[in-house]
Amino acid sequence: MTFTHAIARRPAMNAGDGLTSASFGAPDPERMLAQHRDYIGILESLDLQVTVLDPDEKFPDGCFVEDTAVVTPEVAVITRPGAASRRGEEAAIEPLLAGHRPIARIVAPGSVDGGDILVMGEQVLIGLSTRTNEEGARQLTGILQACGMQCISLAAGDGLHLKSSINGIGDNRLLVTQEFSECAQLSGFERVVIPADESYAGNSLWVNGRVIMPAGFPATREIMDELDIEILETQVSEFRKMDGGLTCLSIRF
Ligand code: CIR
Repeated sequence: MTFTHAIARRPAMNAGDGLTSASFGAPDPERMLAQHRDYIGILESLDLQVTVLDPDEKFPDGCFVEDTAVVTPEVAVITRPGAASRRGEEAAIEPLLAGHRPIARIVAPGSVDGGDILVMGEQVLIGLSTRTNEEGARQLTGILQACGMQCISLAAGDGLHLKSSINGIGDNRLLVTQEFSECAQLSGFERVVIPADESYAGNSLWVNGRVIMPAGFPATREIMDELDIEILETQVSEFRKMDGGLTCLSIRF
């Protein structure tokens, strides 16, 4: 799949008030904005037309737009985010997607965070997590199966979301943390396993034949350099402090 568009949202000055389990301290708002600008610049350099929304301080986690929608070639599914404080973020995203895809919605009591959903061609991995519940997975599966896609639900593992640990890096290949190295539900995929002390690098982002990696994970970089993939690196330390990273900062389609 080639992406032509992306949606992002600049971090609000109160982004440090968002949800986090990390213990790296508070993010520096100015540094966060600078890292966000670099990120958008990379997406644009990969030929994506990027719509960047203004921040809304009502939603300190609002820059993590990926959680609000799941977009496939056939449909845009507006999620019902799993964290109560994030419900409503999706309202600003829906009109931007409505011009591109038919819209479907996850409804209560279902909840889905886009960070738990990995689209790999016709196959979709759905992570069951503290944010994506069984009912949300059931609704999403119904919507996507009607579009001819196959869905596999699996436990999201130790990360906040499934894509904290597993991401597509082109064709049928996944970059996975050690936790998923033997996972039977992933047996249909080729797996590249990253070192245990670099798990955060599992949140790398494939865009149009390139993989964007978080800066600062040399052992993973070495593994990736062995593969025939062009790598770009960028610093996302301030987003990591809020449990976020490369995938969650945009919706690609
Ligand atoms: C949250 O806890 O919801 C945000 N602080 C981080 C969301 C990161 N999203 C993602 O990985 N898809």
